Amino acid sequence: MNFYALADKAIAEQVLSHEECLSVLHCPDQHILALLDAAYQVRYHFCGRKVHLHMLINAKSGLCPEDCHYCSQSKISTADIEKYPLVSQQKLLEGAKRAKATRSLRYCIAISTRGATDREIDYIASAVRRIKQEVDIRICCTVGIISQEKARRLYEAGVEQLNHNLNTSERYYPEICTTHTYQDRVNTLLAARRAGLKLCTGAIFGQGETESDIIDVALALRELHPQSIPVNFLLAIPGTPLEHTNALTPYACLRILCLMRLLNPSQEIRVSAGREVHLRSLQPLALYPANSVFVSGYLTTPGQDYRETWQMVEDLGFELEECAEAL
Ligand code: DTB
Repeated sequence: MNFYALADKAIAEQVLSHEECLSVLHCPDQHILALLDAAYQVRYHFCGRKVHLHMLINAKSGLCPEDCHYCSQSKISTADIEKYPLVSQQKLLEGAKRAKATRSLRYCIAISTRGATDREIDYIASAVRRIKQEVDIRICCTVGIISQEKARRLYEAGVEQLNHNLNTSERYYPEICTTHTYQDRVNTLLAARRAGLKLCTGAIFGQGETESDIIDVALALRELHPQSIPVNFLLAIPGTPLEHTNALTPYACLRILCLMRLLNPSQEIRVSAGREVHLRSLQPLALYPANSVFVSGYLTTPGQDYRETWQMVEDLGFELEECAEAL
């Protein structure tokens, strides 16, 4: 397979065929550098050598009524995690300052919920107003299923984008969650877009999905034209239904990231949860297809210290993209 022909197609913003997608997922190990280079041509064309860092805050942890099988915070999880109600607005502000100190472009406020209540939305919106006055950073929120009206309140407070992942293909969705549907997720994304928010939507790979599921979710994400696509690799957290699922290798992760880039050529592709665990020593290679990472941990799981991420970016000869200094 000539992966450069696929890169040319991607740069011309043409969609790959199912067979071409499969050839990416079947790339033999000895050809992985050719595939990475092809994906890098696309990344370079649209995103140059820039890298975006992101920092998360788990602003409300545990006690979620949903049954998402991958999640340590669901009602069916027995994972040993910290559980706490919504943190103070002061803590949200301090988190934004910490995120800025890690040279993050965006600060991502996450709460465990089926969908944020009116009170939670207003509370987050007022914290965001304060953050936007004091810290030069973009804001993303992940607050479950919400209406256009709630999304509008976040937008008006200065939230840039809403994170709400498709997580897997429509076909496989009922296998990973039974308390809401794939369509519920699409509806929230469309409502957020109508409200003016940019979309951040991605997936979790390594949940037992097939190659066709991987291709289907990658194509579904393409159709949504999100600004950002987080590519998570399942962290099989003890106490969750997927605790024994471990189907990923470093090369499998790289093939998935290359497919995501070839199908979503100009998007911000974030190698997200699981990069430390599943890519291990090959993490730097992920930044050839991807152009964004989380630093300093996830929601209930630690991650790479931001200083090590800075070093990785510098060693690659890439460059951090930050918000402008002036507020
Ligand atoms: C996303 O796609 N990944 C982030 C963010 N969006 C909210 C969350 C990852 C969580 C990983 C598991 C944990 O820490 O509990």
